Amino acid sequence: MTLLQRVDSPEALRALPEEALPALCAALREEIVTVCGRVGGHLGASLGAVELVVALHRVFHSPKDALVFDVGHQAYAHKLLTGRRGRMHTLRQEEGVAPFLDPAESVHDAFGAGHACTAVSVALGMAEAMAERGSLQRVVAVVGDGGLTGGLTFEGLNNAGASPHPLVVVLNDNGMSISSNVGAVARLLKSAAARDFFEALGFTYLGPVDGHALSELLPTLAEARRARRPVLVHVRTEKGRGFLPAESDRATRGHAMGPYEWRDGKLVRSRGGHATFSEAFAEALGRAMEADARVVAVTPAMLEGSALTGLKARFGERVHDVGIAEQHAVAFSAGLAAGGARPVCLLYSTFLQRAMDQLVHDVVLPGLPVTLAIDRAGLVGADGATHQGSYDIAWLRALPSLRLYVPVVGADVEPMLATALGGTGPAALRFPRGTLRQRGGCWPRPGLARRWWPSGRWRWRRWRRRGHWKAWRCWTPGWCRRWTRRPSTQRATRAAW
Ligand SMILES: Cc1ncc(C[n+]2csc(CCOP(=O)(O)OP(=O)(O)O)c2C)c(N)n1
Repeated sequence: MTLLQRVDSPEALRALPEEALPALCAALREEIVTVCGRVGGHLGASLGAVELVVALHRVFHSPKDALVFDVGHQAYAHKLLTGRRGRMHTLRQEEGVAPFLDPAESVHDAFGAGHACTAVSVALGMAEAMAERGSLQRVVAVVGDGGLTGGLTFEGLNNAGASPHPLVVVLNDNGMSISSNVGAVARLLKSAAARDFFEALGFTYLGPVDGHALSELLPTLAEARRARRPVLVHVRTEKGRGFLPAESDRATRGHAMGPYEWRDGKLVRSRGGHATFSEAFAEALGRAMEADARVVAVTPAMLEGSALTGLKARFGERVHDVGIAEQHAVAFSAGLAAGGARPVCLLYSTFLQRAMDQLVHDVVLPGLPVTLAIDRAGLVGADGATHQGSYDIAWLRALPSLRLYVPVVGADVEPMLATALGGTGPAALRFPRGTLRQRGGCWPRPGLARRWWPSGRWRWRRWRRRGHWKAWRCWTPGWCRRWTRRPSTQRATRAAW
């Protein structure tokens, strides 16, 4: 029986002698690398948090004590230690182990998440509820330094620092968000002023401790558990720790990797990389930035996902990474537009939910020329329920004067962006996560047009007139919209539905 087979619960972990913990950490790392190699996943964050997770389960008694992980992408070791090891190969698949944490999956998942910056608020709420019940159990929020770039975390810290509850906030500081972390707080965390900062907010500050040294982690967390007031434990970790390809990935330290395999001594993604809508959009945006110096890009911590790293290298300060701060990203874009710039704010559909009010209040109401690039619109697959881009059409269509463009093929992107930037008010392009079709247009086979017949069946027909392919898509019998296949500004305008 392997060590991991024996240690399949927090009780079994606490029963181990302390000398066995380094071997346990090594086995957890190996398992995480193997699982991610097979099915892909959030590798870097989980590798960096192995010792931290082991120490948390050693000192706190889950599920009585609640461990609330921000996002939940760093918690694969937690999954492995709480009875899910045998099913980890089903991670991120239908009916499989959840991509993040899910209380329906395990009593040890105190709260589900997927979007960043919720942990401190949720944990404080739980601590309040426990105090009202007279419970002496502890609540721990585990939040990354990236999570400190989001306003919601600070709203929670503001509330918690003035509360009497013995909330433990563990700051897992690896210097990284998905890319390198940004902003003044990230700078502050590198300095000795971090202590003053958190103490001024009302926390007892413990640390900084080496997050890979159990000899430092265990006594510090035990001290935090004994405290009778809010405590912040500052833990320094290395993202991707223990797996060379992740450690040497300077851009993201192996944040999230698709399945991979060794080929000729090199680690490679096992699936071929076709061009994506994100890349097509970034390419079109690059040309727009070249042509018009007023065009700038804004991203809330998604340089990599939005394919903006090339533009960042080319245009430097004209590409703004503002941290995990969607509300700020949209309000900041409104300010840029008010100041005469032509901002393009790139967000994932699911994360744009955070900035609904800024869009209504700061962009649409004053009618500012902000263009949103809404990536991962529609169903996104493996990241699960929290990441589906299901609602944007419903709520964006309710906003007066916002022009909504939906590119269907890669060739649509550039004219649509040009039309959006050429307008005088707010606009949004929404596009899916999918890769671009390699040949032909939006129809399954080039040269085929489709028509919905009132009988309810899709029929495929060739339809050619005046040298253009044309298609009619009937939403209800008697009401049709005509599309031509030629990418043109005219088409871009017509497709804005
Ligand atoms: C609201 C929101 N925006 C963006 C993301 C995408 N995202 C997932 S993890 C992550 C980085 C988190 O950084 P940090 O909290 O420091 O954790 P680390 O990965 O460094 O361990 C980001 C930006 C998200 N999950 N939620």
